[in-house]
This record gives sequence, C-alpha cells and structure tokens, in this order.
Amino acid sequence: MRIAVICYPTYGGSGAVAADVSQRLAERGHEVHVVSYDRPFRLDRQLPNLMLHTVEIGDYPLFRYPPYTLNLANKLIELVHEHGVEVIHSHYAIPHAVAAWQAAEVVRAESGRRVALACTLHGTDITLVGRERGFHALTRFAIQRQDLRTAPSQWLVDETAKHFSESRIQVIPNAVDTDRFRPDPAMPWRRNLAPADHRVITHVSNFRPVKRVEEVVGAFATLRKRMKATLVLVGEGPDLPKAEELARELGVRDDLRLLGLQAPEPVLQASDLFLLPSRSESFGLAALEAMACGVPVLGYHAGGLPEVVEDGISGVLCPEGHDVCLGTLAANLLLDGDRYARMRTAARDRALQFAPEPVVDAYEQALLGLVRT
Ligand code: GMT
Repeated sequence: MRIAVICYPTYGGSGAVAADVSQRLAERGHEVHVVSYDRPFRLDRQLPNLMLHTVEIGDYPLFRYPPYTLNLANKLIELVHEHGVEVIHSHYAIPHAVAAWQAAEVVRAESGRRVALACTLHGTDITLVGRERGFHALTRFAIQRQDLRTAPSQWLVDETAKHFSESRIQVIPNAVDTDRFRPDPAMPWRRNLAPADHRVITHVSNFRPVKRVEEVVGAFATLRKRMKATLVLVGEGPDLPKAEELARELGVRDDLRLLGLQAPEPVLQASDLFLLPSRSESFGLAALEAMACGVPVLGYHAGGLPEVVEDGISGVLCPEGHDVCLGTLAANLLLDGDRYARMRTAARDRALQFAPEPVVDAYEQALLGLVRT
C-alpha cells in the first residue's frame, strides 16, 4: 500500500501516534509518505520506504494568514501524481481531513483516479476546536466524507456522534512501546529529580488549558501535607506559568521541578505516581506511557481515561474536578506499601494490553480494506 500520513509535528499524542504507526507500517513494507510542516518529534527511524515531505508555506505579503490548508492539499495532489499514493490518512481532523478531501476531489476531477481517505480523530479536534463555530460545519463535512474514521476510545466515538452526527467510527486505541517505556529499577534519574526521602509525583503534557494544570498542583499540595514529595512537570505550554504561580500561592513552590521538553522515559521510570486530571482526555497516551513504566495514574472518571486506567487496580479515579480527592487518595495509596506495590505491577500489566503490534494490525487491516475496495 502507498499511503500519505498527515500529522502535526509538535509534542502531543496525535503526532506521536502518527509517527509510530507510520514507522511500523513502513517496517511492514508499505510505502509511507509523512506530510507535515516539520519533522514529527517521534519520527526518528531511517527506512528507505519512509519519506518525510514538509509543506512549503506561502508567504506572499498579501496573506496576513498563510493558507496552510491549501499548501497541504497541493502537496497531497503532488504526492498522488508522483508516488501513486492510494490512501491519505489524516491524524487530527483540522485542517488535515479538509485538505485531504480537497486533494482527492482535484485528483478525481482531473484524472478520474480515486484516492481513499482515512482520518483518526484524536481528541480536541472533536471536543474543543472542531466544535468552535468557525470550524464546525466544514469539519463535520470533512469527517463525514472520509472512507474510514478511527478514534482511540468509545468515549470519543460517542462525542463525535453527539456533536458531528457521525458514528461510523472504528475504535483503535493508542499503543505504547513497552520496550522503550518499561520499569527500570536502577532509576538513573531519581537522584537528580528529588531528595532521597521525597516521593516523586509527575505530570507530562503540553500544558494546554484542557490539561488542568492547576488541579495537578492542587492535588499535589493536598498530598504534600501528608508526606515529603516533589512534583515534576515535563513539557512546555501556555499554562505552565499558572502552575508555578499556584504552587507559590499554596506554599509548595520549593517542591516543584520544571524540566521543560524532555524524553519522558527516564523521568517516568523514577516516578512514584502520575497525575492526569483532564476532564476530556480522549485516551491519555501520557498516562499509558506512565503505566508502562510501572507508575500508577491518578485522574478523573472523565473522558476516555476510564477505558485505559482501571479504577482501584492500575490507578485511581476520582469524581471529575475533585483535586482534593486526587491528592488524598494519592497519599493514602503511597502510605499503603502493599497496595501500592500491587498497583505498580497492575499498571505495567494493563499497559502490556496496549502493545503496538495488534494496534498496527488494526490500522493496517482497516487501511488495506480501503485500497482493496
Ligand atoms: O496534542 C495532540 O497531538 C493532540 C491531542 C489533542 O489535543 O487532541 O491529544 C489527543 O490525542 C492523543 C493520541 O490519540 C490522546 O492520547 C490524547 O488523550 C488526546 N488529548 C486529548 O483528548 C486532550
């Protein structure tokens, strides 16, 4: 199969999934053309049949806002003509699904050739951005015009049905590379993250409002009253200054470590707990990566997280918005050594159920089904 994969290159779940699936499909012999405006952060394999095409962006002075979607559609048309691309797979609907549809229409009108369209809905394209009035009508149209739609959780399928009148969506969960994300008893980073008598509580994200960083800090401050602990934040984003400000207000600034952009594995391997208090996380790839390292996750009964974290077994879920509950139950867990040890094992076991091979099988079969029809 010859496939073009469109994704965002920036730190975030959709780019990570797109890069991982692209590389694994290429390893299986498919010709994969990744299309983005920069190199996706996890696209690090060199394979002769895996190509990256960056989209050149028009900068004519007349354009106050460069028309990226048009440049992207144009690039896709070129790829179909030059490489015989048979399927365009958009990761994140906006604007990728629209550009893919435009390209397919142009190719069909000019050469009568049919290019199949697939789109993986990831989260905020459905729950937030796609629902904005300025995007909704076109996003709904483009999603409905795809030949295949996938989403990482049943929860996101239901949200799409509710807000975009589209329910023909296959659930294909996120996967985690359990060799790369694995417990490391040596914990080489532990010493540098926090004093030896502290517990290490971690949150990894792009610090957008949807991540509720204030509730990460709130939960940590509750826990901190019961034990010595350090809150380690990995990543960058608009709400990161809020975290620092609130930590200062709550008197825990000295126990906050901001690591910026880092590969998360060594931090997770040195962590005791992972906090993810989003209200509308479609899946929670960051949580799955923590679990693969043997780190129990604390979050809410909200979004797709309960499809990943089993409450009381591989993590703990609180009612939505109750960060005091998160902090209290986190402290209770850490103070109960036996239960905590069982939960570490269960977190890793749960993550093993999201191994890459079956997930890539599901993508491969679904995409091949489009080419064969
Ligand atoms: O930042 C991104 O790349 C996309 C982001 C989003 O805003 O939709 O992440 C989503 O996609 C991931 C991979 O499928 C999921 O694991 C995340 O839960 C999801 N994020 C949200 O739904 C907030």
